Amino acid sequence: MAAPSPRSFPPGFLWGSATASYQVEGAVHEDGRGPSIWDTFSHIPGKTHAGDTGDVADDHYHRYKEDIALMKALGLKTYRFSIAWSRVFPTGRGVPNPKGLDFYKRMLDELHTAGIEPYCTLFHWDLPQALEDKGGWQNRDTAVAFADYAGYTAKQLSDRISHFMTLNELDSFVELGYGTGRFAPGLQLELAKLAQVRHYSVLAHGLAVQSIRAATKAGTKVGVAQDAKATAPVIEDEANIRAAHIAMREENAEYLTVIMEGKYTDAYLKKLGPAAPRFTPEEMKIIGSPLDFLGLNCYTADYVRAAANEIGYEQVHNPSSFPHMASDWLFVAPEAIYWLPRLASDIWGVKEIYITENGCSSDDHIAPDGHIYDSDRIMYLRNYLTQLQRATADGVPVKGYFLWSLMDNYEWADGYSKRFGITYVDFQTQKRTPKMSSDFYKTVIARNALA
Ligand code: PNW
Repeated sequence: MAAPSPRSFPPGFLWGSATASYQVEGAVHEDGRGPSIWDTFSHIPGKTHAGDTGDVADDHYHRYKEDIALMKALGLKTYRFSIAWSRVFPTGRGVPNPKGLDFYKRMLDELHTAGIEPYCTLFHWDLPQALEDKGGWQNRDTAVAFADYAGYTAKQLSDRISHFMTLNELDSFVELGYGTGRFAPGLQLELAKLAQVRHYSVLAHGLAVQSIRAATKAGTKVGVAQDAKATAPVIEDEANIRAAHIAMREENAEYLTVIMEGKYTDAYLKKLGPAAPRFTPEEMKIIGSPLDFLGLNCYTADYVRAAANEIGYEQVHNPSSFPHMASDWLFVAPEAIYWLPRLASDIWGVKEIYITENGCSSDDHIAPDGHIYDSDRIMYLRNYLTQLQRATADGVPVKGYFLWSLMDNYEWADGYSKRFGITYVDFQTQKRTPKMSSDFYKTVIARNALA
C-alpha cells in the first residue's frame, strides 16, 4: 500500500487506458467483418498521411492477449475499447454475424482473467459503409439502426460488461467527417445539412441510451464519451470563472449541452437561423435521456474570459508561440482537465465523471540502447494529472482516467505519423516496447498519487 500523499487520488480511483477498434484491430476482412467508411476513405489516394490505412494497424485482433499482458504489467484497473459495428452487423443492420461478437467475447474473457474491468464504446467512428451508402448520418434511419445495434450488442455482452458508452466524440466524426471533410466519409456539407447531421448524432445517442437500458441487466451503467470544449478561464478570477460557465454551455450547445439538458440553447438556434435543425419535442426528450455517467475526452483547452457583450464571454485565441505537442492542434493546457469535469459537475450536477481520453503525441524515437525516452509525454501527463488531482481534491466526482493510448496506433487522417501510445509499436514487426512514459504511469497507478 502506498503511503497517503497530499497529491493522492481518491481510494479506488480507476486507472485505465483506451483504444478504438479501427485504430488497433486490423483484420479488416476476417470473420465476416463488413467494410466501414474508414476502410473506404483510407484507401482513397490523398486522404490520409502517406496513404496509411487501418488494414493491419496493431494487429490487435490477433495479438490481444499480448496487449492485455501489457495492461496487466502497467497495473491497469480498467480498459476502454470500442466495438466495430460492421463486425457485429456487416451491413449495419439485419442478420448479426456471431463470429464478430466472438472476438469481443474472447477479448473480454481475457480481460476478466487479468482482473481488468472493461468499459465499452459502441461507436468510435467506423460506420458500416452500407449505411453510408444510404446517406450515413444524414439519414435519420442511421440513428435508429445504431440504437438497434447498440441494444443487441449490449444484450449479448451484458454478462461481461457493466459500463457502456454510446458514441465517441460526436463533434469529431460529425464536424470533420461531414463539415471539413478531413475524416471519413470526407463530405463538406452546407451548414443546414451539417446541423441536421449533428441533430441525428445526438438523437442516435439518446435512442441508444434507451435501447441499451432496455436490453441489459440491472445495474448496467450507460454514458457517452464526448470531447466537450474545455472552456478554461484564462485567469482564474470570479468574473472569468463565471464567463467559463456560460461558455461551457454555449460552446458545447450542439452536443454535450443538448444531451445534458434535452434542449438546444437559444443562442445556438439563433446563430443558425434558417440553418437550424428540424426536430420534434419527442426527439428532444430522447436526446436528454438521463445518463449514469459522463465520459469526457480531454486534450486541450479553449481559453475564455469575461466580456461586456451580449453573451458574457469571449474566446482568447492562442498566439503562435503557444506550446503544442507533435499534433499541431494539441496545445498544452493542463488546466483543461481541471475545468472540464468541474464545469460539467457545477452546471449539470453530474455525479459520476470519467476522463475517457487524455494523452498526447510525441516524436518518439528508439535510442541506441533500445529505450524510448518520451520525456515530453511525461511532462504533459504529469501536468494534466496534477490538475486532475486538484479536481478530485476539490470534490469534483471524477472516478477514473483512461490514458490515450495504451499503444501507438492508426491516428486517422494522420495515419501512423503521429504516435499517442505509452507503448511503442514497430509497425513493420508489430513489436511492442513500453516507453519511459509507461514507467511514469505505472508509478502513478501503484501509488494512486503523484509523487
Ligand atoms: C480523439 N483534432 O480524436 C479520438 O477519440 C481518438 O480516436 C484519437 O486517436 C485521439 O483523440 C487523438 O487524436 C481526435 O484534430 C482527433 O482536433 C482529432 C482531433 C481531436 C480529437
